[in-house]
Amino acid sequence: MGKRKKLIRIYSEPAGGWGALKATGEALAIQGVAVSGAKTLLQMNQPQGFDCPGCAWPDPKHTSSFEFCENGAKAVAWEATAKRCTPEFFAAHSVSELTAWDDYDLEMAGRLTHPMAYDAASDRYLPIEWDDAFALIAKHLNALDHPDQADFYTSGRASNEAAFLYQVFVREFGTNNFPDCSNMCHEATSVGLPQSIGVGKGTVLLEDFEHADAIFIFGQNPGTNSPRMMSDLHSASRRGAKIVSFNPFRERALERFASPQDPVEMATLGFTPISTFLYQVHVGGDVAAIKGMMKAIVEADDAALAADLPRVLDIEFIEGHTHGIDALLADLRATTWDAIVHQSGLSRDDITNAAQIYMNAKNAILVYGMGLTQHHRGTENVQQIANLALLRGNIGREGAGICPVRGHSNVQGNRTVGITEKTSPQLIEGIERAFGFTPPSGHGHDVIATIESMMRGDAKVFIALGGNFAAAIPDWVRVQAAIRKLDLTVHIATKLNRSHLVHGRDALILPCLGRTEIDIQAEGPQSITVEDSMSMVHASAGRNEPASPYLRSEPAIVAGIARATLGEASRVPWEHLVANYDRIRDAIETVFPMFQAYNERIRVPGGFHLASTARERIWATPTGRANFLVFKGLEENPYHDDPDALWLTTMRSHDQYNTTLYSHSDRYRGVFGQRDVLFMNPRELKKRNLHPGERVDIVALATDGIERIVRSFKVIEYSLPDGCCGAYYPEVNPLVPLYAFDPQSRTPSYKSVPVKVRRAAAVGPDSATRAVVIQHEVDHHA
Ligand SMILES: Nc1nc2c(c(=O)[nH]1)N[C@H]1C(S)=C(S)[C@@H](COP(=O)(O)OP(=O)(O)OC[C@H]3O[C@@H](n4cnc5c(=O)[nH]c(N)nc54)[C@H](O)[C@@H]3O)O[C@H]1N2
Ligand SMILES: Nc1nc2c(c(=O)[nH]1)N[C@H]1C(S)=C(S)[C@@H](COP(=O)(O)OP(=O)(O)OC[C@H]3O[C@@H](n4cnc5c(=O)[nH]c(N)nc54)[C@H](O)[C@@H]3O)O[C@H]1N2
Ligand SMILES: [Mo]
Repeated sequence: MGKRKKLIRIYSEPAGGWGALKATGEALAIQGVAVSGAKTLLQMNQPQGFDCPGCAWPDPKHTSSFEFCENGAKAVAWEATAKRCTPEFFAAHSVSELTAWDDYDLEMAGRLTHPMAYDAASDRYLPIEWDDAFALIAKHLNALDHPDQADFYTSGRASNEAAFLYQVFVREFGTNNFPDCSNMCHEATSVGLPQSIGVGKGTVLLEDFEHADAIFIFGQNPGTNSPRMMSDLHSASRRGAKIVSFNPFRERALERFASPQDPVEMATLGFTPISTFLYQVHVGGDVAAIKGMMKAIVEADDAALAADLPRVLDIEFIEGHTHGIDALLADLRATTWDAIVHQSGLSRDDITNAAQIYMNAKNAILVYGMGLTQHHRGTENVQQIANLALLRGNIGREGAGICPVRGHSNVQGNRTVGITEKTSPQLIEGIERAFGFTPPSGHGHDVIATIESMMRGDAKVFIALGGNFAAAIPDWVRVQAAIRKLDLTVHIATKLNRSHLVHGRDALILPCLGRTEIDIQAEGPQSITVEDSMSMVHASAGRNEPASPYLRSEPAIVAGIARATLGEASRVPWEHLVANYDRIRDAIETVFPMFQAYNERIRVPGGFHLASTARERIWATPTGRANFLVFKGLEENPYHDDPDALWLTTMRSHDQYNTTLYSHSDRYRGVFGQRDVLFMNPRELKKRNLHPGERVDIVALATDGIERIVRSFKVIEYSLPDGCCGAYYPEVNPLVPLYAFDPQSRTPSYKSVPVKVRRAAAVGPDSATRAVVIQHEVDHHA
């Protein structure tokens, strides 16, 4: 574990550059994969290689030479690690002991090598045979009063093949309970965009970035979370496209970037400026900023009309393709600049300037991430992006469109192949057509409903295809107590994590192959397929020897569980499908006709694009048109009246992949060796008579009477708008009340938590102590 050197300093270098190369080398060295790791990296995103297990940003045609990406390299190094988490490891450490470990140290134990089952007598995980593990799952599932007492979680790394088999199994078993990571991520996109434009995905392709005159980035941190996007932004900036960012943080990569592939920048320590303007919008102030931009556009259009100049609004598009402009215009005219400025934290000049750049651009792309979706009104936030695009017809033509940047590398594909708690008639008919059974209709549980069912004591079994549910969810101190009351928890995983320790009476850890590894089934080596953020579907095949001979592929594990649970009566030929994944793809094609010629098309380098109606200006909405949807008012959040309140946003450091920590540092924000920090601006510190480096307790301003506190966070002086603060996920998730979610998409409000800070009560500085204290405190008040 070792002692970490803690340091706070201003990071003055550009993002990327030599710092990124150095960090990549260090990541490979930490995981002991220096030589084979480098070889592994060369296969990443190659036509015959594997898809990067990191983010969902596409690769140019998927055929280019090796694209350098620091965080992609880390994702690979963490999977291709030389470290192993063996039965000996579990014999040496009880579950109670491991529970006190830091999340970083848990994953540093290495790749899981054997199926393991929890033994209460010794408080340890002990090895179990695969068939016995499947039988144990079957016993629990078949003993339920109703299939809805089980919940089946998916994290977005699973392949299309694994995710498809999983949903078919769960539906044949009899439930639509599919909580998935998307429920905590881009659900606001999946719910919001269909109402606006008839599809729940983005409308741009990578090529569009070469033709955009302006790119707007709302609440997304590409230098850390989709670093391959930096090469597109880098070239856009160089050819003179304007880039405008809205972010409470001055994220370094949004300011300036040195491309490790640019020999001149590397040799001269030069860089390329990225954002022409970076507006530090108030946490939760985006809707005000976007409405302000739209108001400025309407004012400019009024002026143009009066002066008999060309219109600013794309009237032809609006008349030919949209619905609802009058209501939008009326709302914008009724919204005052004072209110917009107050709520957004930006000046009228700044907003008008951003609007001017947008109006000057023939083609504009609107990019957004979690800074927009993870809010109480996330769905409506997303719809304002659509409104802004529609005003100037910036959709369905080259160089223009909406670009939600997805999270996990295959989260979008998981949805496409049927991981959804909302069952459509098409899905039901498709499954009937392919397998001859009728799946349950109606809606199952999403993440919030799953948690509610656990808290009520209705849920009995929780099965997870990847992920780290118990750490990624809101309010985890409270929810973990409910998870511990389940009859069975099952985790299909590559690495040990918190969720494996927060377990039911019976518990299994089932180790699976990762994307970098060779997958051999009865009929030979297999490849899987994934869909990226721009709806490109392509094949991926690992080349590394599996981390252990006992691993099974995710499709094989799902098939094993399915056969044991459903027996010979199942209508699905599980073993036959798994023997050759081409058959799984044929079945996907039968259920979802948009995958026509699936197996042929993935054999073409680069794969294929899943058609998007909005991109063709076909509007699959109830009105048959693209809809302008009005956001009433400007308030992101209902409780905004406490003068002492701060709005806490929670985000990722540069050295983490969701709950997986690569280190305790966050290079671009100048934080080293620590994560228990709270970013605040100098004025807010002064107001509270706090000095940088002092420790505070953060208290959630909740309305349910439960006290939520995390203790002893170090305050750091940072450039942020007044009234805001920021901290890392998942450490502060206990502050996010379960009830705080967007009522439409039910995405948790991770990016706007009202809190107060107070000088810390004296507790030890290490995070393990702090977690225990929170648990105690919350339990005490619950
Ligand atoms: N290396 C790496 N890559 C990843 C991930 C990872 O953890 N590590 N996670 C993957 C996943 S699942 C996802 S969903 C994506 C996440 O990628 P992002 O969407 O970039 O996620 P975050 O870091 O949570 O937050 C994004 C930005 O929102 C800003 N922000 C916070 N609150 C607000 C607000 O109210 N308004 C605005 N405008 N901005 C705000 C933050 O300052 C931050 O810069 O990345 C994926 N890729
Ligand atoms: N406060 C706050 N909370 C958040 C967020 C936030 O911004 N703020 N973001 C939310 C978002 S956007 C998301 S997507 C969720 C993420 O939630 P999850 O997707 O549940 O979490 P991850 O941390 O990505 O899961 C990591 C684990 O996945 C397993 N794993 C890795 N690779 C594989 C594989 O190939 N197969 C299998 N079976 N398992 C594998 C490993 O065991 C690893 O420990 O968190 C959400 N929670
Ligand atoms: Mo995500």
